[in-house]
Amino acid sequence: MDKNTITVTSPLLPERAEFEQMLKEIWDSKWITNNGQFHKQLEKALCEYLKVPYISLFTNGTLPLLTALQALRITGEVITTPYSFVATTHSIWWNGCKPVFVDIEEATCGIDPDCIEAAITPHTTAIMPVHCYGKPCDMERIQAIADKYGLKVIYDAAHAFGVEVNGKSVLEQGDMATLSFHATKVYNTLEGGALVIHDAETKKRIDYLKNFGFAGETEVVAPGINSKMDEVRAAYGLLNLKQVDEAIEKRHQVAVRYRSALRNVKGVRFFDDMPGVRHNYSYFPVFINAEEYGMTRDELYFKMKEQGVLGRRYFYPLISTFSTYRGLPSASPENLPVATRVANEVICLPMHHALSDEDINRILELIVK
Ligand code: T4K
Repeated sequence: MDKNTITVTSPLLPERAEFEQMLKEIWDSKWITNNGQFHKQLEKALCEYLKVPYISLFTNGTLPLLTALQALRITGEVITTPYSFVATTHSIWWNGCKPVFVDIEEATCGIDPDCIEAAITPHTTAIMPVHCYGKPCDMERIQAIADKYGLKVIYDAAHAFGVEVNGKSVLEQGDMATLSFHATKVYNTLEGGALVIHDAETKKRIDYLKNFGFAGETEVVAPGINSKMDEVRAAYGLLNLKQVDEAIEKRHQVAVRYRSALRNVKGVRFFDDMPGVRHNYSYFPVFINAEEYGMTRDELYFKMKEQGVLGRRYFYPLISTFSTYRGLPSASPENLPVATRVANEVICLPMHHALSDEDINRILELIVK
């Protein structure tokens, strides 16, 4: 890739010398996976940082979704959003359940609580909302509906590392919440992920499930899988945790620059901070109204690309349009008018801790006319 290319994100990397020191410790100990010392340390450190009682580390952000559905014995239909990364819906499918898509709210790009009740049938057992771009869903209303109908709620919080509402982590909400620590996320462990759990018994069960179902040397209590995080990634994660606040603040400053330059550009919509919310600025989506802006989203996207500015159209196309899902009745565009429109308007601008003022100027010059 040309060195002048600006990518949508860039991974937060630990200091190499510090990482090499930890690698030496791993080599010396010869303990490289299966609940090693760094794995234990990272679970504890993340519980403190994220203000949650229990965390189980995983190899990526997809397996915690699969495992949460297994652990809660979800069957039948799961209500979810089509406006997400495809892993959200795939996890439902891989559990032999049927995804039921409902529309999103324009204000957050999260599932619209007004649409949930109409989608509930006798087969519905759970709701899987996504804190899209790290913007908190309407958790109070979602929980009220779940309580009324006796449904479980599993939050795909892949984008919501460190996000809080009125000082409380969004990860505390629902029955479980999942995180992704992929290279492209605010906080990464190379690949990695986690499941946030509210009680010690469930944490124990999740730890069995991610280790083939083993509950001791000779006893298998469930059809588990292997999704344990290894020591190398856990060590890397411990180092990245020390610098994640600084990275989030740098992202915040990028958002401030973008907002002030785009505020008066006709036809370009973006999100402002929500009151009482600690945001993580994981993405900076802009939504292009072609008529007002005088150019379509795709025209702008390709113009940026030609100039080496690689925004991304997250989340276009909608999951509901992919071959596996498009035959479902809930996948019809008529059922998903807001998601369909928003997916055709969005470009996520480059957003990461290492963007320079020059980079930001280059990006903005292409958008502000
Ligand atoms: N739920 C939600 C809501 C999610 O968004 C995701 C993942 C998941 C669940 C599942 O979590 P994981 O199992 O992935 O942990 C990326 C990521 O692969 C994916 O993790 C993420 N969501 C999704 C939204 O985006 P791509 O295909 O767009 O990534 P890629 O490889 O095109 O990278 C984008 C840019 O990032 C590159 O142009 C440059 C930069 N980059 C990327 C990598 C991998 C680097 O600079 N270094 C790197 O190592 O999917």
